Amino acid sequence: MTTNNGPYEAIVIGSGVAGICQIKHLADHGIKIMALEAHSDLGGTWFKNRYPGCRFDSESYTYGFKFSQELLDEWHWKEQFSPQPENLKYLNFVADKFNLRKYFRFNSRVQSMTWNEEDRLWSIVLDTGEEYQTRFVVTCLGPLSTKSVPNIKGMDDFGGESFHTYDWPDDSFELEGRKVGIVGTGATGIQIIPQIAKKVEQLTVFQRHPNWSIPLNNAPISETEMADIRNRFEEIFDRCKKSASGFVHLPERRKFAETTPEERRALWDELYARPGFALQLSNYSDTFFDPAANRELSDYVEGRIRKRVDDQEVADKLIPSNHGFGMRRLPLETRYFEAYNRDNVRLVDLQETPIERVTQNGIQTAIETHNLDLIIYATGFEAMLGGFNKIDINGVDGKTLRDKWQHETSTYLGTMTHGFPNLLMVAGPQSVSGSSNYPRAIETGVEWTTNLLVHALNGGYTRIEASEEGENLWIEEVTRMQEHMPFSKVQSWFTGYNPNAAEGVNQFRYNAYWGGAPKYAEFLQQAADEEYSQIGIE
Ligand code: NA7
Repeated sequence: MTTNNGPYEAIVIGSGVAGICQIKHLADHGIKIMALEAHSDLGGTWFKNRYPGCRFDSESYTYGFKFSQELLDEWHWKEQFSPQPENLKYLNFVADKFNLRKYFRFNSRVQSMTWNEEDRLWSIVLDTGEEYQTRFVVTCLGPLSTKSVPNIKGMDDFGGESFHTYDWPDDSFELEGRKVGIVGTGATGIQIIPQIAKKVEQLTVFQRHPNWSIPLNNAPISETEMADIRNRFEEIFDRCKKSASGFVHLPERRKFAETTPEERRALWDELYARPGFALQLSNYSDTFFDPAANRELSDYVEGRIRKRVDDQEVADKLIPSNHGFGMRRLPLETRYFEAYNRDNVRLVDLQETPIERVTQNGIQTAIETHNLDLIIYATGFEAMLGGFNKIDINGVDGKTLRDKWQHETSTYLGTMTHGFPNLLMVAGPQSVSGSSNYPRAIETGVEWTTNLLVHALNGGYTRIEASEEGENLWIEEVTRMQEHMPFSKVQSWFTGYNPNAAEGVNQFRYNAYWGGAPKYAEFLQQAADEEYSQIGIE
């Protein structure tokens, strides 16, 4: 017997970029599907992150889905790096165009999932107690969807307003005349600070470690330019497909060691003026592997920062000393450094004067109290694993995924994990979603997952499970690739660091595949060509 609660052939969890893409692909195959979303509407990251300055730092035209020519023809990206409201509009446009809304149930937070071996079904229970049955589950939980909130003494005593950037109230939130403190200077803080500095009465930035950052160099896209982009979509996506990072930026062919300082300076001047990640992705590749070369590039970027900041003591604090350029996720900025030239902006270096507590009136550091009426926590995310850790996922013999991954993350191709049959992950840990242009990686993952599900359903199979051997081989590959990366020992979410993890949690992990998007796609293709030999299909 089937009811509105199932059994479904597949349930997708999440309605962000990945969830929408996955639902569309499964719907195209006529599979009996449904999607559960914790929030009140679709969009995932682009529904939740509403803070000022929130936008892509992927080129917009490489961010959209490529699965529909009509969609590519109809949508006009208005800026090279599109802002959040427009991105949310795009995702709604996609959902409406393909009539996908009917599959989504909003305000439906999954609390637990339990594998039933006898019926070969997953039972999904929401926090409301409602229960659904499904043969397959596809998680599209988002790699950066679980807030990392500090645990500072006195946080609850604060008399003003405070929130994490993920919970920014809405687009009309008033900032004028306020005394604002912001904690955190990662990609999010760096987007917000210059935007709100212009509006607030006073802005105090609490920085624990600075990050390297370079200009986004955003610009509008006119009708004529968009028409040209549409004509070049094939070439653009082809370029992304061939590049390790999934972006349009092609690497410089020459080696750092083969060039003169003048030649390097000329290239870097050109790349610094280009949009997006050019200085990172179109540089000499050995700049990131050879410490002396990396030092020279870091010195170059330091020089750029110093020229943009009036007070050199402030500039000293804004220049990272614990990692070289490109060794952490590189935030892209728009007049970030100039914000510190304003009279109403002050930088507090938490390495010199750590936060002691939050009081009713503000933040107290080792030497003074900063009076504030709003505190913004731009303190990052429990990257890659947060979405999974929030759900009780009970697999074969009642073993939980949380326990399985307690010390080490382990998957087969970043798509499945042994002991949890019929559970597929899109943009999961150990895929390339954390290490490359996100939607490009998603489309690769969604196509593979869809083909596997269609194969299982058409063949009348009811149980698929990654083998232990397949998983071990993949962990070896993931480990080898991460250890080969120049940043493998630097603490960042790329290497498993969560800035506010509970004590005892492993802060170093293999959470992403760093062998590049083309190589990852080859692994997926090979698995399909070998008829999924590392997956038990019954
Ligand atoms: P990030 O890049 O993880 O940055 C978080 C920032 O918050 C970083 O500067 C942290 O300093 C700081 N932080 C975190 N916890 C604390 C506490 N307790 N005290 C002081 N400072 C703290 O997150 P973002 O949201 O900026 O960016 C995440 C991704 O979203 C980004 O990579 C994009 O892909 C989109 P720390 O470095 O830990 O000293």
